[in-house]
Amino acid sequence: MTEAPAPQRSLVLVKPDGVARGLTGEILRRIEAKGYRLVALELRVATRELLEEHYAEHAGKPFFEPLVEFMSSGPVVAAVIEGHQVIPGFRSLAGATDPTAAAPGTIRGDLGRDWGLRVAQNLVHGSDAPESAAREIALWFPGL
Ligand code: RTP
Ligand code: MG
Repeated sequence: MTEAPAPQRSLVLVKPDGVARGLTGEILRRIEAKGYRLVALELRVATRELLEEHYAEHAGKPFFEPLVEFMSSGPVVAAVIEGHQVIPGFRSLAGATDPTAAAPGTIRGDLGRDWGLRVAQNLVHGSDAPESAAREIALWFPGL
């Protein structure tokens, strides 16, 4: 299949809950089955410093500290994915932030739940706009 030039890119993270539960393959499968292309992929434990930058928009919010702790609690899988309209497209695949509210058929709706913890563990992150995608890709994959 061909595609228009200069397709969009998005940064996706399989969060520590997704990796620990063995859902990385299922999540990547859904991305590829949708027709998006993987252009970078890495398993790593993110530093606090990286996560504070990544989630800078949430600094000062009550869930910021638990979020950084959760996100640094184990390995994440970071990926850059590509395709026309991939940023909103992956957000649709992921579903609503709250896994209880996320629609069935979505990653969070099918595979996530509320565990009653201090911060929502919702399996995946996806960039929410072209500007944040560019910022996040430069942060996680400098030189890409
Ligand atoms: P993300 O940035 O991780 O892709 O998720 P999102 O856009 O759907 O949600 P966002 O508002 O950016 O929040 C970032 C992450 O913080 C955690 N969170 N927990 N009240 C809560 O318990 C709460 N609020 C936010 C979630 O892990 C959320 O994905
Ligand atoms: Mg967000």
